[in-house]
Amino acid sequence: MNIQSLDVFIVDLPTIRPHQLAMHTIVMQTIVLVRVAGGDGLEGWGEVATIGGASYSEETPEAIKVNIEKYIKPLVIGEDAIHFDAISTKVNRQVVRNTFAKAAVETAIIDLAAKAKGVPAYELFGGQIHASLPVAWTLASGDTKRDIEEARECLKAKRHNIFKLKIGIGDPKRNVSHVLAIKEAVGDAASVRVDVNQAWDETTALYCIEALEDGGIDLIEQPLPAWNKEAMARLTSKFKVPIMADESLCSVKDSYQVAKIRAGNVFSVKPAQVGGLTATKKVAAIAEAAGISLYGGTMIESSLGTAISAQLYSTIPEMTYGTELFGPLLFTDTITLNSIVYEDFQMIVPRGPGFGMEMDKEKVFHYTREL
Ligand code: MUC
Ligand code: MG
Repeated sequence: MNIQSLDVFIVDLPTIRPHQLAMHTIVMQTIVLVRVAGGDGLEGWGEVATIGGASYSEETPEAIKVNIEKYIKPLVIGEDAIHFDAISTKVNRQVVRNTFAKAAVETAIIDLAAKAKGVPAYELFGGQIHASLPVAWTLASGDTKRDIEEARECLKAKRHNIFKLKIGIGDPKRNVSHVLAIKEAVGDAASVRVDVNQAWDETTALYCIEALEDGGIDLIEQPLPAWNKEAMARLTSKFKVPIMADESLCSVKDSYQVAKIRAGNVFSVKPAQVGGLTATKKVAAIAEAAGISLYGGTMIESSLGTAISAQLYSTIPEMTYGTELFGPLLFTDTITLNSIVYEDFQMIVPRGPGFGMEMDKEKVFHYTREL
């Protein structure tokens, strides 16, 4: 199935409530969609999500679109989609970094290739091991009372029993009290974890993690800046509570370096951050070989991007810490005709051809904006 055309759409999706991270508060989430078309009208759709313009990653949605159109598109037009790994290798030779742009293009090509074969995309990655995946919810309203109410509602509805708290903004000591209040409210009914999004320095991390560990918190995500891998390694060896690397993992090579010095004993894998699905599988293999546990991360994708990650994660033997593929639940609207099903604290991995999602093109065009 030769790729005949490629289009890029910047899409803004409104959220059900503000979502507060260290670097940005999301009220409108921007995703980038890529559509590739084959000869007989068959289309493949790919997605990456971005957070806060240039505040989370240097790859803004606008840069992703321009770089795909100018530098990646000419390398993929005319290629056979089933050779997606060979195409990614060709792209990697001529385009450095730009992992989000590469992931958006590669996922669209994989969707097309799988649809042309009439199989779910996970069949192209060795087959599905998990039919459903546990899903965490991020409590990030910025208000303790509201977060506790949200957590209780999730538990009652059997939707989530893993909660991640974003605590990279504001006074660290007050944030620790906020986390411990939530842990006390939910008790053993839920796993409570924190994501600092690189906001602490090493000395702040030392006293905060000690208090969080004593309070029964299960996982500390990216407490220190991405560059400070040596200090991440010191924290990993000092505490019993696992330290998870997220922003430190921006390539397959990074993940090897992080594994080698053990700058974290859990990896949050994210296709956009490492450059696509083939790269994500390599990161998972490095983790497996190094005895590092895995967690299925998100950049807060729509239902399409969520299906893309879920299909790949479903082929990874062990995701000890579950996933955080909650994206669609944070949006007021959807860009696909079918929805992701969440039940019994899990999400069901979509099973249709490609990534199993049918695009609602009217909605895509409705939410698309220019640069
Ligand atoms: C991140 O840093 O992990 C994922 C979930 C969430 O609430 O924020 C994102 C990004
Ligand atoms: Mg994170």
